[in-house]
Amino acid sequence: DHVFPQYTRADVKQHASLADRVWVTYAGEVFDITEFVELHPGGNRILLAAGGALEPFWALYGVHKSEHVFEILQEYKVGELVAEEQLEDVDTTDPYSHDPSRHPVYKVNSLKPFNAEPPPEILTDSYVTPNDFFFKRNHLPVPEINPDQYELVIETPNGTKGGKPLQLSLSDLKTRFPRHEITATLQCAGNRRSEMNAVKTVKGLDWSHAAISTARWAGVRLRDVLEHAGYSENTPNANHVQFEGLDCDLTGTSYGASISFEHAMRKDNEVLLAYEMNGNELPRDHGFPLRVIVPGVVGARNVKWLGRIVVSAEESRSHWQQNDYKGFNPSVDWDTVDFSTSPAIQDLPIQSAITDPHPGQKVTPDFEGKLTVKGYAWSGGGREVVRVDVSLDGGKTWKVAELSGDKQKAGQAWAWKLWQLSVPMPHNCKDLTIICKAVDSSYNVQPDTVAPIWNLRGVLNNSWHRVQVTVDA
Ligand code: HEM
Ligand code: MTE
Ligand code: MO
Repeated sequence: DHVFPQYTRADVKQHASLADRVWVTYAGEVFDITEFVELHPGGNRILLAAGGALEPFWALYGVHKSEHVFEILQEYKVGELVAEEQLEDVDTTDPYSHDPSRHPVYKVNSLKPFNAEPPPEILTDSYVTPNDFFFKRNHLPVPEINPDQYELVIETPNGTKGGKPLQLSLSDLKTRFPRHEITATLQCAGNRRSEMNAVKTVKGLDWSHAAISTARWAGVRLRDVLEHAGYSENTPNANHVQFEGLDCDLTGTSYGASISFEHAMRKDNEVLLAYEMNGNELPRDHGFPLRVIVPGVVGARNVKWLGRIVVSAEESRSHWQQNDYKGFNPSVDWDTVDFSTSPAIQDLPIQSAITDPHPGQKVTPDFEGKLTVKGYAWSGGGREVVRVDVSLDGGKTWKVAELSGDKQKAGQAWAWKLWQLSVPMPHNCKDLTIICKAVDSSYNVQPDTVAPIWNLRGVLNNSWHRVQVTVDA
């Protein structure tokens, strides 16, 4: 066996940058990962561990607890910690130990942080998704917030001239501003990423088609709060509204995003600071005690555990606003991508998917020889879904599905339509491909295949949804 040199933690600390080479420790062993830094799928933040222990970072990003990652690490082993320092405490406390418990029905795409979607057929069992089955998308541990001590901080227009930021408690919000309620669908930009992954590997969680859900949200209008803080259409340099979450990483950086000031101020956009979800206080996973709901806009801007609002000339500097949640040309790869060249995703495009039957399911016609197909359809920007087409013959012929859902005002159709269709089962077929596609009130349609809209981050997949089943006649 190879005998490795012995190092102290102080030795390792000498190697804390690319210039001094990057060393890290894990479970008593020492690694020189300099060559791996630019290969790291999680990007540059790997340098945060430079000169120290990996344990606390890997406790935060549970994606590393895999055989594959340990194999990579072993390639870079250069030494061992001296015996007495091997036993020295490194912080291995699990930052997720205070996360709430969740229903076992979920398909879990990542446990730490928790990212999960319900079985798709649950989505079409009720117009409004029960809180326990609503998709959950967290980038970090769920913060523990005492509602009695909670304060929302809002920087005021004269903040830079010595004015104090405004602070509002939960009861201030509930009593000083009119309550407003909306029904809105929330969709993650990564919904249906797995179909993009099947074309060519993308970076990101492998979401199937249930990273979308609908709830009745109640709270106060963001514009009312901004006006109370002293903002108006005439406030100079008020171009963007930034939201900061109270969830943060090991450097104290919190989740953040922004929308345009104009979008926030327009009454018809109904941007909410929500404290209720489906008649209950917000569940911890969904932002307790307060979150932003920007109806019609990508999930990522709907900041949970809202701690601070900043009105600014520029967009949020957050990683998730600047270097993620953007679309690109299919030929752009990780060597050529320049995130500054694409706008941050806001309004989402027209979308639909089949929730029942499942891919690979064995289907049996009913007593009339018919098959029932169900799904959801939704569009961003308040555009209403006006039609859903379904084909059982690869797109040669189409039938129109029956739509159901709340009646919504023109331009404020924030929630999805559920749809359903009963069709005679085609004769003599063993395999069947069911396809759906939707049309919104601007006559936007879905692209037929995923390859031409493929992008390296696997976002914005709204191609025709295809489900292959086998027929049990
Ligand atoms: C993702 C390896 C250190 C943060 C990954 C993945 C691998 C990897 C293989 C992809 C996992 C997958 O998708 O299945 C390593 C190795 C490390 C290291 C070998 C040390 C030598 C770190 C550190 C941090 C970090 C120190 C944080 C400070 C992340 C994040 C992702 C990731 C956030 C997810 C990226 C995404 O999906 O967008 N890492 N990692 N990693 N890593 Fe690391
Ligand atoms: N807000 C905070 N503070 N932290 C987060 O990780 N995730 C965002 C958004 N708001 C996130 C957040 C993303 S990418 C999505 S899709 C939605 O929350 C998911 O909301 P949900 O978990 O209530 O479904
Ligand atoms: Mo998302």
